[in-house]
Amino acid sequence: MPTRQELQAALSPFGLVLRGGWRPTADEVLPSLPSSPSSPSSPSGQAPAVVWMVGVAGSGFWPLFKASAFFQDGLPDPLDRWSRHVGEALAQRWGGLALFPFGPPPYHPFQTWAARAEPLQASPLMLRMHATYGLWHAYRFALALPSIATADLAQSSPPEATVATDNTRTIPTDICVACDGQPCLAACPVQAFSQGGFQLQACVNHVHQPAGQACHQNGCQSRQACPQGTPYRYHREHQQFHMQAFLASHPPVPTGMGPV
Ligand code: B12
Repeated sequence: MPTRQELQAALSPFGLVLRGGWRPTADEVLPSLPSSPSSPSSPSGQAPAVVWMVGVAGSGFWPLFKASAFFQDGLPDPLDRWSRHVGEALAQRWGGLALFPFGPPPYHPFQTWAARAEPLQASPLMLRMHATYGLWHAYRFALALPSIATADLAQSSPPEATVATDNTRTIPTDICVACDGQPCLAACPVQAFSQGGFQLQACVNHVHQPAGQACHQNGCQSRQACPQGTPYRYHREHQQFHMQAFLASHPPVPTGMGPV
């Protein structure tokens, strides 16, 4: 099995970052691993021993993704297809399974998993706050592997470690609580975060209009306003890419239009 260092070495050529790992408890239901053709004696349906979280921090991966055939072929969902390509190749190399944050619901609970792999906090924007990266990070896949390298045993989260629950979303965090004035909340032109949740349609409708040009061109104004992790703020082109994808999957809906 790869050590933590070997995993990071395999991810670096793609600009991806190993965000940490966690060990599922015996009673957790996770997809079972494929049987390995190279060791047919290994039982199929084996539960993963470790789940490694793989993601991005800042725009480091962007030039590498942009240079890939997936970005250039003009087909839909290039970043998801690139992530599948990289994740599935690595999973196959180590007899594991790649799990993805995207795809149809039900979603894998990536934010909950991520909080078991590294220190993260809730934020008013739904995104997880990282002490170094701020809000400028995300996940591309998780690698569920059949065993864990002995060298990593002492470092990985024990099974009983921080299992985040839904309560985490309402617990105020140190970073955001200490943040003077919480400029993220004031920066949203349609106060999409002000009512204790994310007003998705208010956001979508605004960004589709000419008045939403700033969000459209520069990315979410609230995320931009966050003073944490600014060296990792995504490049403009990277932000535009995510916003375009968001708008493509969320058409505007006239307000006040009820069910017909
Ligand atoms: C559905 C979804 C959305 C929906 C949310 C709809 C809704 N009203 O809930 C929409 C389309 C709006 C969305 C938008 C974006 N998303 Co999104 N989204 C997801 C997705 C696919 C599923 C979330 C889910 O339902 N999980 C199911 C539950 C069971 O899992 P969970 O781990 O318990 O997660 C929940 C809680 O942690 C909760 N939560 C955590 N903190 C807080 C705080 C508050 C106040 C609240 C209300 C909830 C909340 O949010 C999760 C959903 O309920 C995840 C990927 C994933 N598989 O997790 C990405 C994900 C959460 N999104 C992500 C991102 C980056 C974005 C965007 C910035 C993308 C963009 N366009 O640039 C925007 C940001 C919107 C914004 N400004 O808040 C990242 C977050 C990374 C991070 N730093 O935490 C994720 C993890 C995807 C990734 N590849 O990394 N997203």
